[in-house]
Amino acid sequence: MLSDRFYVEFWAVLFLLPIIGCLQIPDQFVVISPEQGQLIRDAENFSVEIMVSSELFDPTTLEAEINGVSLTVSPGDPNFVASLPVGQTLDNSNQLVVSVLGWSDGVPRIRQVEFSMEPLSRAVVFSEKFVTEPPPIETAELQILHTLGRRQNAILHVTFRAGFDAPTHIPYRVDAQTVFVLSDSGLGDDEFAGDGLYTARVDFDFENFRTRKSRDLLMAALGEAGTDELQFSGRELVAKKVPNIGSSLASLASPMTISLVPAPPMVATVDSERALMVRDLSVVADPSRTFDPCDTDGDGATGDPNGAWSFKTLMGQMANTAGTGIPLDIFVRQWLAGWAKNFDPLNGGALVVTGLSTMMSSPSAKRD
Ligand SMILES: [Ca+2]
Repeated sequence: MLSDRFYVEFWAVLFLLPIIGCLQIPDQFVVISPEQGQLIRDAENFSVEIMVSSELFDPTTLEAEINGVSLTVSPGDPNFVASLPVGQTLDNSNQLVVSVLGWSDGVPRIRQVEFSMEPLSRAVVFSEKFVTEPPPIETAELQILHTLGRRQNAILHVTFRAGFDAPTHIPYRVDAQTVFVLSDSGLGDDEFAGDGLYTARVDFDFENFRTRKSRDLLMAALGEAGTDELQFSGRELVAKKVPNIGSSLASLASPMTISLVPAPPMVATVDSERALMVRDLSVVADPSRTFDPCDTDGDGATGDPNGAWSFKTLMGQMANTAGTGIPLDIFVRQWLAGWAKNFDPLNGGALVVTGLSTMMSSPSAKRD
């Protein structure tokens, strides 16, 4: 029936939205670093990283220049690296041009990246104390300026709790090249000096945020629908009720302001004196050991689905089919079923996860 077909297609679109959002067609010629719009703080450690397929392009023709000055390009591990000549510096605004010839047609492919350079001023001082005792934030809002890139595309507005003696500039380092500075100087993005409202121009991966938010909306909608309002006929899904999340999804298509705090108080579940937390992307996103189909770290590599730390491998080790006799798919379904019940092992409260039973009973869940 037409109505049934509509419902099936509607739900199919909902399921595919987050997936489509994270699917990326591999580009065989990419400037990995710097990114479009990136703010560089340290010229001495600056270099260009280029990924180019030697199957499609002649790597001996790879050329790069910044502001008309040629760079020295050399093979790296695993990508090509281009460095500034000795004595050459970056300007406040820079244009990088990289080109390479295709094997098949000899036609040059060109990538252009515009980025900026702004060394930290002497007025900016890092405080080791803030690492162990972060400044007490009262409010924080993220104003998205544009969604075309993920560098320098948002302004962070922060206020601190009364009594905190905050310096005019509060820098925080994201990585070797990326430092953001919360400022109450009245300069740049900060409108008024000394009003207690700090601002910082920051990077924000809006596409990643949109994908995750769409996924959350979908999961919430599935929970609202309830298992008794969805029926399957063979591989065909028949929905009696369709939650209206279209407007919420549409709102994710344009820039917005995101409130980050106040957040509910968190109960410490990890003893920092007895725990080791590893966050470096070279470890947690190691492409030879992990698998990330959405490439959330944006390095162009999705990793190995059979990697030693991948979800598939770890679940297989826990299932231990050879020893337990429990097939992997049955083990995973039983594990998920545990989350569909009232279950909160940390706080002894009631954590109700709905919608999982619907997902697990779907034909695609049985298949995958
Ligand atoms: Ca201010």
